Amino acid sequence: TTPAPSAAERTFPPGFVWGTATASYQVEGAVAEDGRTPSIWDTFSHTPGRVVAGDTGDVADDHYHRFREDIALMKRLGMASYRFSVAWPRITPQVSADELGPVNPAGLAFYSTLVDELIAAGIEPAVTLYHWDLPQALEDAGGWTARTTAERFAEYAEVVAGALGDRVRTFITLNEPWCSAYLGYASGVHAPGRTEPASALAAVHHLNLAHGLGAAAVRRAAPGARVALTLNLAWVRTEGTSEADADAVRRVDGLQNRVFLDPVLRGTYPADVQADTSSVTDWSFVREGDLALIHQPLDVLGVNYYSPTVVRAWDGSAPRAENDGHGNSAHSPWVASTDVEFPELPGEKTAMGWSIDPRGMTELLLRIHREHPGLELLVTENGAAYDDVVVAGQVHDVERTRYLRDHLAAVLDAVEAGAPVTGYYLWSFLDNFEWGYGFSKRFGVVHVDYATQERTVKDSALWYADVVSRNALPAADAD
Ligand code: GBH
Repeated sequence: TTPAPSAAERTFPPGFVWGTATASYQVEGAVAEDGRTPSIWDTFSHTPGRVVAGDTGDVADDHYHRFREDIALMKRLGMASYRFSVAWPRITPQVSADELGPVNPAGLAFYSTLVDELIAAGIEPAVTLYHWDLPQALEDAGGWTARTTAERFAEYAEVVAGALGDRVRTFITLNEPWCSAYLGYASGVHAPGRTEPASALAAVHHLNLAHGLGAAAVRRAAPGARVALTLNLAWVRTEGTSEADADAVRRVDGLQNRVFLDPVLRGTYPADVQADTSSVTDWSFVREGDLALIHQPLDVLGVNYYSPTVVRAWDGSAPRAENDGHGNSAHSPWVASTDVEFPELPGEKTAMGWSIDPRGMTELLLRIHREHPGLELLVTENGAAYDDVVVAGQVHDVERTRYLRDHLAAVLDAVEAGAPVTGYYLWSFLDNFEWGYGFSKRFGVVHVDYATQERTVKDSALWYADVVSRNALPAADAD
């Protein structure tokens, strides 16, 4: 039964899609089962010194074996949708630079069953095709610096969309190519751990190309499906007042937002970004015709938002403030931007050390809407890590609930100001393998005891379930 609406609650648009999100390498485990071959994250996590405490995704949440009970839990919480990703090395384990290789039926069967179980539970699946677990064989052939990786990705996308497209409405080609390119190839805090600025920009282009070729492949294989791309975008701002501070905003905005948005939505690369990075690369990896391939119709833009991006000009007089939230790499993800720094902000932070700024989410959604009117927006990730503890079978994660409440209010602010946001996926359903931080950071609304695989519903999940059931922020939270 639906609770009676109270006068003061703030309602979301009818049909607003509520869900949670995960990614294959972060939750599945079973890395050597049913024909799966290694991904770059298997290699990276098994390399000493790369991941906190030497954690790996070998077992993770054992979701590969426990997906039925996980879906039952989602159903109990009233979730309408679940965003998961498909592990490429399960689908075409023998892929090489030159050919996709045979499709692994056992790999496809896992996701097909997952989709069936979700639908049987009344939960709509939303599929991410690439959430960072590149087959290691492709990295050995150059990874995202190689054009062939984009070509093979499109073939893989066609296989998955062909197999699941009769039951899946939304295919997201890539998750956060910013992270794949800059954290994987420039700062090196993510797999494959390379620190080559020129390679990072080649990766940016080949990821954009992978999206474009993949989008076309999904349309061919699943004509009725919606094609989406998920980006981690930022409303970049400065507290400085100098021209140099304004220029720092422009540069970071270029590398973070426009170098992905412009080719996909306008069919161009930002000239200022190309000029800013000319000391690093001549961009000759962009071939005649590539921009037309990248500029495919997009049905939905997925937006992941966690924390504010505040910059200022760096004049070299004091040590540069990095604060990129991703470890202490000596190499910056911000290629060719040695005159930019990221000042530490006052105020509360999450366990990641990330500042909290719900207004940044409102401004970001409104800006995308202003610059790309008519484009449907979906929040594909938002959430926070805290040091949760289970006490007598409960987790009182009050800070996470507050974070979620404030960010959902921020989404509503954007909706009420006209941004066409049609859904929200909380990151994450379960505590999971948090990349370079391993299991030391917990983002779930469901706690996982990694020794026993026991799941414990956190208070934030119960609060979220209530929001979902009302399609509204409750009166007490709506201020
Ligand atoms: C996402 O990445 C991923 O898609 C997901 O797999 C992951 O588990 C989740 O988020 C949580 O990390 O220095 O304060 O400005 C998020 C990537 C988050 C990249 C915030 C840059 C800057 C933080 N990013 N970040 S700050």
